[in-house]
Amino acid sequence: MGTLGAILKHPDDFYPLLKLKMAMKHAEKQIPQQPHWGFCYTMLHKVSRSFALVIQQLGPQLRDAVCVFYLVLRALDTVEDDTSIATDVKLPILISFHRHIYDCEWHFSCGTKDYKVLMDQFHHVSTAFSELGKGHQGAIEEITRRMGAGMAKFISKEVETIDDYDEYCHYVAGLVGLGLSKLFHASQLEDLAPDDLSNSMGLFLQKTNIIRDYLEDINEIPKCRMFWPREIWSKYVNKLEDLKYEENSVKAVQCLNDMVTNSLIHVNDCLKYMSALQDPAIFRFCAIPQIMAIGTLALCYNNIEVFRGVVKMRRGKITTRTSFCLVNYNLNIL
Ligand code: IN0
Repeated sequence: MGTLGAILKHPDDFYPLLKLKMAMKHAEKQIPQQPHWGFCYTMLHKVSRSFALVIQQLGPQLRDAVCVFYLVLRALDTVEDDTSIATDVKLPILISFHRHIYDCEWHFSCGTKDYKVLMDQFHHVSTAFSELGKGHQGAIEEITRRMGAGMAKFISKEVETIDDYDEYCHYVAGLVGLGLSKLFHASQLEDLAPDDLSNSMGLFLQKTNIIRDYLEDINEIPKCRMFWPREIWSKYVNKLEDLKYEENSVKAVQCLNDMVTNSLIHVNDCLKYMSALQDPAIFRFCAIPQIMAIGTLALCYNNIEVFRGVVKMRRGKITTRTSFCLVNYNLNIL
């Protein structure tokens, strides 16, 4: 549905959507002139939609570091996700990705659409990386190394137990939390957060994505990769795919609620992490994805639609809710 259709269906969304459009126009004007930075910010808008706006309201140094960090991680993710790459080709790329970011000539063609452009023109990202401060570079390199090694470990390993689930989510998202905390600290804007709290911030977001994306992941062709842990779903069905069949609807919703309850374990840590933040822009940057995640979980809970189609928050609703929460903190940006 186009924006006009969306507004006619939900007139209350008009004002937040208008504010969002204005914020987007303003952010576009701020894209730097040099080609590598121009590429990075344009790419950021293409691959992350609304999150790009939240990155762009950070101070200039931290903003550039987070933009590069985000694109490096998206590129690593594109390699991990591309099921057409043979495992013996994929493993060495994942394991040495942290070294490739120092090589302004390196690129590896994979992925589709915007992600293919990101991979083909990765030299722009490595050029931008080379201009970051040493503290920021070191944090990005370390997290990329640990994440690549973790992804490699899980390439041919199934998520069986809840411990496996937490470990996988640690590699792909918890480490992002550790990296961001290091970037905030290196910018001298925040104290260094404890690793377990930073980890929980990522786990909460990633577990929400995994729950929401059940159907999209299970229907993936040619090969699907699933992250719902057997320890949870085996209490309800014999095969994970059975959850999508109508005759198993009652079990499916019970299993879904079990998954949502598991993700809520991290909320306490997330609130602790966010209440320790001092810089208002960093607070917004961290709080917005968390608010979107909690809203998504509220939509998913007890909702059979998770197994039938896409369950996503409407843009207008996101902005209404997000700005409502942030107004309460006197931090209205949207
Ligand atoms: C993120 C996280 C993110 C933001 C702020 C603080 C964080 C602390 C710890 C861990 C992650 C944190 O936020 C983004 C949000 C995002 O990309 N939203 C997309 C929506 C979507 O469905 O793709 C959007 O278009 O708005 C996030 O999801 N991840 C992420 C990646 C890199 C960085 Cl630097 C920050 C991905 C993930 C896997 C959850 C960590």
